[in-house]
Amino acid sequence: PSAHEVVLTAAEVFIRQFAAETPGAGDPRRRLAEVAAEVERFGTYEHTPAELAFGARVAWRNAARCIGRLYWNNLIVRDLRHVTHPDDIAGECFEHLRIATNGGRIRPVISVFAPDRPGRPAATLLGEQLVRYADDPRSTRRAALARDLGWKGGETPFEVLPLLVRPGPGRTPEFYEVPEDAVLEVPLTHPRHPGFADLGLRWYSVPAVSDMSLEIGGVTYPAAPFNGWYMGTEIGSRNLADTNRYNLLPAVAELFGLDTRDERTLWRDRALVELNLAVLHSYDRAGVSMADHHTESRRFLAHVDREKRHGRPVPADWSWIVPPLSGGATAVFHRYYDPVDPDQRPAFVHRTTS
Ligand code: HEM
Ligand code: NRG
Repeated sequence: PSAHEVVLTAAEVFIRQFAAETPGAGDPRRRLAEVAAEVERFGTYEHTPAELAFGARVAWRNAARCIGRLYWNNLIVRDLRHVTHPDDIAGECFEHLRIATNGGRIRPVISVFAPDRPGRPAATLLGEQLVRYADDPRSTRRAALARDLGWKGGETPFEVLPLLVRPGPGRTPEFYEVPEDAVLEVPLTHPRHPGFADLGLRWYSVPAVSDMSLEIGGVTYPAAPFNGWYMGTEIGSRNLADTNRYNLLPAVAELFGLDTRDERTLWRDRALVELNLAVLHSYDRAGVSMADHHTESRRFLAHVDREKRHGRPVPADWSWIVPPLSGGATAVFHRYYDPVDPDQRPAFVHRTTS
């Protein structure tokens, strides 16, 4: 099939789904004819604002690795398709962070920038998230690139990397320092151990994923950063604990006087619990939204039940849904889920160019 045919087929499936799930949308025939004419002429078509919002929300609903999908229909969708200049994209990403942060009461938000068009690929954001730290081993490449571009920084722990915007394939990225008022950070303390604060740890409030494209009905939006709130284990069991990340279990074990010579003291497990307690405690104290893995697990099963009542399957990837702490003590562990179809759309898909 030709490129036009591929787009048109995907568009038809999406327009029909939109009509079927939107009360009062009526018969999609007129819209389908309009879209077909547009695709014939331009090789692509423009979503209506309602189609865009629906597509983004359903992409979240379809995210098989996401445990947080109960609120998929409440996603705030910022329609920024007219924004194409790197300076403006950066400015709107910072505004995204402010809107999402909301003084600590985190709101799920997506900002959708201009889509790819035939022969005219759009600008992209380089790096995994809008906010990342320069000394996080996951960000080595972005930190090196930022320095190559002239960024001076990354000397001290937990420095926020500049945002990198690439105007198009093969173009030199621009870098933008993230304004302080756009990032709310939480210093980590422990509910009982006063010495914990001296580890000097902190993390940011809003996980805003920026390395996935949003694909809706044959249209690709490569710059579409989205966020919800954190689940504590993402930070306490992975970011700060993984040996290829901040690798802090030995330091935490030492602080708590655990015997690290013998695996069977379960010092790693005890250190993980103390670290996760500190994360939840600190976000609570700072008034920043954060889910714990037991509550988020129950919410996810409520989501599965509700979707079933609507006659919709909930594709889910067990190995990503089950939290990386006390798996078997959470509600999501004890069952399997509907199979994942990698071709399902709308969807968030990992960009290969980044
Ligand atoms: C993955 C939780 C909101 C889309 C995940 C993961 C968690 C999570 C724990 C696994 C991450 C990992 O292991 O690295 C939550 C919570 C939310 C939320 C608590 C609170 C509202 C959202 C929103 C979207 C979204 C708003 C999109 C609009 C995704 C996607 C993935 C994911 C696409 C897979 C990422 C990948 O493949 O790397 N989520 N999420 N989530 N979430 Fe959510
Ligand atoms: N594990 C990553 C974030 C991945 C997405 N998690 C969310 N997404 N909670 C980390 O930085 O730890 N979200 O949109 O809320």
